[in-house]
Amino acid sequence: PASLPLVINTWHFENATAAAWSALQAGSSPLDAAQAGCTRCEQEQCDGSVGFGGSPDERGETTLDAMIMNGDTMEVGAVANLRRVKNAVGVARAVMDYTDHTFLVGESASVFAEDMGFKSEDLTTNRSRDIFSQWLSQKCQPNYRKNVFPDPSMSCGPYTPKAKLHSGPRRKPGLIDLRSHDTIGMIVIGQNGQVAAATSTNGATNKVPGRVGDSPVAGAGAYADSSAGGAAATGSGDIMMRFLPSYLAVEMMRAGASPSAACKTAITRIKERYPDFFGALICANTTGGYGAACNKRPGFTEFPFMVSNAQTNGPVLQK
Ligand code: SD4
Repeated sequence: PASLPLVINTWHFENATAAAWSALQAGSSPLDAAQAGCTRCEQEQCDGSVGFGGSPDERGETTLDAMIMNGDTMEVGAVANLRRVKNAVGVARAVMDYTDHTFLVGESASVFAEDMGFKSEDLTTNRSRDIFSQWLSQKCQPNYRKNVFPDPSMSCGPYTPKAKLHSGPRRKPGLIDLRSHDTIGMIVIGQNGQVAAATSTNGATNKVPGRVGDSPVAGAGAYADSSAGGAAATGSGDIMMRFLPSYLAVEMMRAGASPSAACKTAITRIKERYPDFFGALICANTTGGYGAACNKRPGFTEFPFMVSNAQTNGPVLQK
């Protein structure tokens, strides 16, 4: 049942929910609470898919994508392909608070972060080194590129390889085995219906360097508008970002849809074109109603997410 305030986030990232909830209890704004929740996941390396030491790209480097949005002012701060800095959502917040810009990327985003006083450190860990060397040892060409895959029947890394353009039917692109790749997306609704949203992820394993997913893109990875609601996504960002599902869901809620129906409409819109995509969306409205929808994930029939509101007074797992 709806009640305010509300924290809702993707997956079973309970400590992130708890961090955002206790920030709210201590009087933080929804925006600060959303940042606190995502920061917690970055520190804990939630599922290996948030923060440092996960999803090495095809050169072995971990880079981070994050965004934060204030639904009162419609301000957004975002970073993508962030190198060397662990607190990606903190850097996104610094973009919002200390620049007139919305989105900084790559090496320049890292230099900005370092100038702002964020610690510069190696994001590589033994785990990311292992993932990378395992992938290298399969002796495949980078399978994210059109035309260069040497043998369409060869499968390496967690991606379905793309067939060579001229050697038979093209396979469905971008299907990522996301069994262990789980972005945090969080929506926080304040006591008076103020909406904030944030995301943080290390993206997709073995990605082509420079690849940016949906998570840092406003309207794709998350969206917040205090006159309608908030939404946040997880899943195959390469596909999902083509549909701006978070924006669509918020607009559905503005038009009167329930959060569950809004989530479902946005997921269905993608499914109509990519029946096998993996992805999920969480939605919340300004009165504290919430819901979620997902498309299939091998081995999973439901999409877990966390909720904390005035009634639960702490994190509760929902499916
Ligand atoms: C991305 N959407 O970079 C992210 C990955 C993810 O669950 O959410 N995995 O495409």
